[in-house]
Amino acid sequence: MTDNLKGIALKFSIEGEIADIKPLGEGFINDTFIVTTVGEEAPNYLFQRKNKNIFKDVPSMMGNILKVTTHLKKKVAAKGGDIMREAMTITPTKTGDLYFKDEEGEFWAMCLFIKDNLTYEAADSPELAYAGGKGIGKFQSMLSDMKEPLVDILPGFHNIRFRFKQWDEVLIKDPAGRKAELTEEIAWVEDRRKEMLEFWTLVEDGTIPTRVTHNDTKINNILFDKEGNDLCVIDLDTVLNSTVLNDYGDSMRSYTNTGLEDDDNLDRVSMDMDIFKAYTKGYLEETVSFLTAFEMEYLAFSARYITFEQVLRFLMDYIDGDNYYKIKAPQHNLIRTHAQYKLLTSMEEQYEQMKQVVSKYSKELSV
Ligand code: GN1
Ligand code: MG
Repeated sequence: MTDNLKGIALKFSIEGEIADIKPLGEGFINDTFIVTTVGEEAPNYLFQRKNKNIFKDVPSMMGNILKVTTHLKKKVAAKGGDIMREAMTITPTKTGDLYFKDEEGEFWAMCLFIKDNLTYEAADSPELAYAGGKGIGKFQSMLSDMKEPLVDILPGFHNIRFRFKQWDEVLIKDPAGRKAELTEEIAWVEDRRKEMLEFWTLVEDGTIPTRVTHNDTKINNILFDKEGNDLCVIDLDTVLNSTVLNDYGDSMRSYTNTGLEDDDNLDRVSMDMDIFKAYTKGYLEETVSFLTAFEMEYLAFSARYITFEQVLRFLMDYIDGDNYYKIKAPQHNLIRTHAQYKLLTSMEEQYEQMKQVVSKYSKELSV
């Protein structure tokens, strides 16, 4: 633990005395640490330097998180749950701010570390996928009556029209001179442009409603308890007003993959239908009461949509010269592109069955 890190952590209203500060996890965007305190009484804390290149308005981001967690805690309390374990808790600074800005202009934030939980990097069983579906479903359901609007801190985040605009600009500039060797990969994106934009029109014209959503529902953004039930949805940096389809779709991209997001062995990558079924069942059990018919109709498509978007984003970052995602090797974004594309084609092959699964559960659970 450096003195500087400790000095910044001490700006926050921490209970107890700091024992240690260590890096935690491998987020692609922020730098995350765990602050442990002396003794069992005081809690530990999750401490983050927010990536200011990506999050250009950290104060509004933290404001959004406060609105969402306040609403969630009311809901958890109303059903007799544990508000400290089933919803995130922001730890403010000693002066009552939701973040601290250091001398270098870096933004820091802290929240309580929820103990005795399990996290996963992959959905290794249908039971876990079912619990994950319930977790995201409950999260959306609890927020479905939240009227207060959130600040749009990431304009166009899961908006494919915006992503294509960025894409077109990057392709014209070709800043890293990589375009010429990527004819095949670029065609993967272009071949699907029309279909993806057509879907997004339904969100733009309001056919598919906008609600409070999480927007980064990878499996490692949910805590499970020791019995394997969903406990708490974490990493609320991207809470936004968007479509619930993006959350469901991003979970499917993450949970159903039989390989890694950046697998270099494409034989390992495919979409696992049993995981798809289990997550969908858990998710719809919690959401069928408020989702519209249009939302349910497009659930299966949303898995393809978000996986496609991820192909585009990884490839675009590679063409751009790797400015967005942290990379571990020079070709990392290209490897990620190939792995996500393999997953996308596996979803395309199984699309009819995916639609049948969604339709079966939405009918069964609606009665
Ligand atoms: C980023 O930081 P992390 O790993 O939670 C990204 C997501 C991507 C994801 C790909 C703000 O999330 O949108 O889907 O990587 N977050 C942001 O794994 O861009
Ligand atoms: Mg995360």
